[in-house]
Amino acid sequence: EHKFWATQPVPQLGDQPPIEDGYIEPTKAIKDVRQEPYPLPKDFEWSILDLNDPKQIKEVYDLLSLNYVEDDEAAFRFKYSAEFLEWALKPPGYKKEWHIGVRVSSNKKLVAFISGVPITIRVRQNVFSASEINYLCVHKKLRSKRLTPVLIKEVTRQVNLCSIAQAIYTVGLLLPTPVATCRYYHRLINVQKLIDVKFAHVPRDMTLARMIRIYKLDSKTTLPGLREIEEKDIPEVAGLFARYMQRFDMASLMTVDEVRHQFLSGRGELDQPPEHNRRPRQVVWTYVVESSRDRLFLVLLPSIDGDNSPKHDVVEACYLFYYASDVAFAPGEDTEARLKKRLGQLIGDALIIANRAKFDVFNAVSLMDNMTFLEELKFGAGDGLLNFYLYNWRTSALAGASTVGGVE
Ligand code: YNC
Ligand code: MG
Repeated sequence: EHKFWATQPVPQLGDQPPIEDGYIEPTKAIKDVRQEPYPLPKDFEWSILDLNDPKQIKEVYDLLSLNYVEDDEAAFRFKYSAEFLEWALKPPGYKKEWHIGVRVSSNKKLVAFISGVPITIRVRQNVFSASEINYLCVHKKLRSKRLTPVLIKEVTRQVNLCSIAQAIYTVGLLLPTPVATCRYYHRLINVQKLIDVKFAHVPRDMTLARMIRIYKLDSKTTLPGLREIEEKDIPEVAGLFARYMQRFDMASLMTVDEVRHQFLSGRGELDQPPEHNRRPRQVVWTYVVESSRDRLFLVLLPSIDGDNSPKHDVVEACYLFYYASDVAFAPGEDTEARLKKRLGQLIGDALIIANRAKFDVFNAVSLMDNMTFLEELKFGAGDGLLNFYLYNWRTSALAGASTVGGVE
């Protein structure tokens, strides 16, 4: 059934759960890795993108804007800003060779892309270096020509050339074989607009006016001491993040530099011209709570724009990314109940911040501790699923709510 995936070091659908966690194929010595790129169909050529060149970032942006992930009706399509892509693709220690494009030989037009960035992950008790694969995209006119397996083999080759043999990736589709499956949840913010563009519908037993009232958000956040993250917070945030992620069976481990990149750098470029004259093209909104009682932090949301609609050009969506609270480590029997309450307040404030930043919808997936607060904060389950996959790593399925966090 899966002609390509059947050949890859991934558990096949229906395999028995493994007895022990571990690799499927041993790491190859660099000299045993294929030295030349895989052949492409005639008229196409490989191109390693230089994402320090704004022109080449723009080329990736243009390809993805028109050809990246859509919903089933092709009404909405993810649209990442060029700033977002630059931030996502150039974390500390990124490898230029993992930004792989395919061009038409004659006119050099970029028609396909796949990328990896380095990540350290823990799966249960094992910690290993891996590549996080994302932004796989083939131009609409070149679909169903089996270009994808070539892109995947080529990125695998480039990753193997760095002595890394594992990868993590998320896909909406069911492929062999998810390690966890999460559901998307959506919290409506700009109800009128979401109804207008048919992202949401007025249920039969509801009126638009009532719906607007239900989703109305306060204008002020509630947690005393809540403020934007600053450089001085980074060491403590890194420590809290590392401790909090121990709650989950699969998590990324970040150095202090990586924490700075993920949680702070995305808001360092506020002097750029705003895209919609509404807000700067910030890519992460990170807040901390300075309080005598406990420490919390929250990373809101790389921003992602959905496309479409004649009336409004884009739906601006934000994603819940990471959060942590040291209430989780407090002694006592009611720790989990107190944590649930604290996270409810924190994410409640995140909704207010998102509203102030003019986002239309706030998305989250059913991972980490999200299921403890999504419902009471009026998130509704969406149609979409997010499957997590590991390449060349065997482990039994993880509970949905025990994963990495992060976004697609
Ligand atoms: C996909 N998204 O099953 P079989 S997510 C992986 N991820 O193979 P063709 C995919 N595999 O079943 P098309 C996949 N989509 O015969 C399809 N496949 O074994 C498999 N959409 O290839 C598929 N971006 O080229 C089949 O398919 C084979 O022309 C068919 O192109 C697919 O970034 C695609 O959704 C997705 O641009 C490129 O539809 C195209 O249909 C497109 O004929 C819109 O391919 C954008 C979109 C995907 C977003 C993402 C994560 C990708 C992970 C890739 C796997 C990485 C493995 C680890 C590598 C490093 C290892 C190390 C070390
Ligand atoms: Mg193809």
